[in-house]
Amino acid sequence: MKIGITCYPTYGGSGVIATELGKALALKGHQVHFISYALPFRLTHFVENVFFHEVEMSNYPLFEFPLYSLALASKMVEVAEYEKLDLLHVHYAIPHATSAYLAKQMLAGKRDIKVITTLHGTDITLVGLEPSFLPLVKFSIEKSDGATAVSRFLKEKTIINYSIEKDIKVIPNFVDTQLYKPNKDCAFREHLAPRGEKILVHTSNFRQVKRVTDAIRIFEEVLKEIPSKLILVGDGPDRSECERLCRQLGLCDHIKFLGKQDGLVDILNAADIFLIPSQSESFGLAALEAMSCGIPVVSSSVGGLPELIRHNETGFIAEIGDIRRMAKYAIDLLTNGKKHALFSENSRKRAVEYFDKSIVVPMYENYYEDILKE
Ligand code: GMT
Repeated sequence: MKIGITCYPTYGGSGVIATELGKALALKGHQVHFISYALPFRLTHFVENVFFHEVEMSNYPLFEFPLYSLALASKMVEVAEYEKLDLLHVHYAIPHATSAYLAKQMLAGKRDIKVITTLHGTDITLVGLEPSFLPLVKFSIEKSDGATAVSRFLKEKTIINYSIEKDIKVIPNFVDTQLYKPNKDCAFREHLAPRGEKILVHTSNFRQVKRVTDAIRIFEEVLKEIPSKLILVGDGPDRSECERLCRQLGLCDHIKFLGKQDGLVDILNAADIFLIPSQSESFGLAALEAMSCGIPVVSSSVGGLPELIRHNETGFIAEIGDIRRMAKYAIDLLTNGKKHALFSENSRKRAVEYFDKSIVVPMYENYYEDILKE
């Protein structure tokens, strides 16, 4: 198949899934054309059958706001026509699904291109609900030839919030379990916790929905009982607030802000527990990557997290904002070696059995084939 993929090229789960999917499809012999305003950050090496098309933006004094959606639609038309694409797979509804709809209309009569939209999270649960976007998101999903959501939760939210009657297929996030795998000899651990302290890790884009300050407050409770360190990976709007909170709580010696990092596997392998206390999380790719490395997860009970994390089996789940309970769960795991080892094994097993890329990528491939047959 010849597939066009559009995603946000910056740090974030939807871009990771889109890029890893594209690379996996290319390795299976499909031709994959990424169309975006910058090279997706996970597209670091040459991969046969993978091409990148940059959406160029021109500035004109009259345009107070950049017209990216329109420039993207034009680029989609150009690539579809000259590269003879069979389908456009867009990740994150806004504005990608709308640009793809426009491109499809512009190609009518010349090329029958199918559009598949994958819904990832805040495109449905947050931004899409704003009155200025809601009718457009509904329209663009309904006009897509196929739509997928990364969890049952997100599918249901889409149907309810946007009164959508169209069938939405659930295809979960995936991970390369050969890459994200346990490595107990991780040298990094000594560097992060030189006195043998326990290590808690949180990775995110530090947006409000991630509730990173909850991770800090959970850690504060854990530290009262167990010598430990908190490693915060990533960057975003809430980082300054988090650093301020660390200073206020006197925790600066125990918390490390690593900022954006590429070597996540090593960092995860240094960890004993992964924290994800989000306000909203349609799937929780970061938690899956931790589980794949055999790290038990303590999370909030929101969105698709309970579809991924098995309470009292691979980790623990508590109500949003219930810092005490999450801390209690973390302490329980950190003080009970047998339980920790069992949860670690269960986490790895669940990632390998249900969410490995060899299982999930064919789900997309089969879905493409079904849509192309319609
Ligand atoms: O929706 C977002 O906040 C952005 C998106 C991203 O690009 O990081 O994250 C979502 O998509 C991921 C990949 O499908 C999911 O694993 C995340 O749970 C989801 N984030 C939220 O729902 C907050």
